[in-house]
Amino acid sequence: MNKLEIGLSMLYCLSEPFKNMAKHIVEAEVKNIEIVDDGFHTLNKKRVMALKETGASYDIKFSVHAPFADINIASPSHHMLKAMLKRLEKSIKLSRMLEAYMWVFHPGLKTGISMFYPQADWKQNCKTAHILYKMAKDYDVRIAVENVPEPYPFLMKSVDDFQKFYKEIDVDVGLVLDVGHSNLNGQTERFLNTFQDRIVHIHVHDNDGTGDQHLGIGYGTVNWAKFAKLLKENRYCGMVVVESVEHIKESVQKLKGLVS
Ligand SMILES: [Mn+2]
Repeated sequence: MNKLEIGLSMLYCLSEPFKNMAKHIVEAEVKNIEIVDDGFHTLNKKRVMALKETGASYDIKFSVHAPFADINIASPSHHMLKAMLKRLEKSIKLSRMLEAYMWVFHPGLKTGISMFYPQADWKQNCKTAHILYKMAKDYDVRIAVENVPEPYPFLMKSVDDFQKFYKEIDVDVGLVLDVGHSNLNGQTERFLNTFQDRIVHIHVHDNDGTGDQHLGIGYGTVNWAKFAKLLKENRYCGMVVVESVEHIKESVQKLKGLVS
């Protein structure tokens, strides 16, 4: 992608059936749609074919958010990891079929036994990220890992976590900057300035600084003017996807105003 483009995540209608979601895609005032491959919107071959047809008719491009419910890429259980990797591979494969330009995934989490095995979850997190990278390369899908919110026991939330990650991993796993999430630890500016070359995809939504509320743009404490200024200064080229769950149309319009 050689310019900034605006997209919309279908997260806001995840409680609606897949068919409804497919209708919302057409009504959206953007040409880039992020599909959440989870819950009611879980992808399969038939659904991908239907989406592709809509995409071709309305000139819409897709990105895919990997399944994240009950997924932990840092799991200490080999049985569970095997099952999760199978699920994630299916998602990557279907993303390929959909010709999605990006597959977004979450980093791993600590578990109830992490304290007995210091560093093991971090090692597994990096190892699985590497496996996912290789998997995606085979399917010719680009992947990127997202900064996730406090106070959950995720392994990658801060700039320091991502610096450590990129020191250990030597393959091209991009960074998805989630601005709502970085608002919770006050690191939006640091993320944008530290990872100018790594950030390939951006999620935007708002919150009041106390929790991951996914509010409409301008309904929380995110400094949007500053965010837009930093994007311009850094000459960001890539997608900025609205991931609010309310005030959808208004948020898309506000974002268009901010970055145009
Ligand atoms: Mn996000």
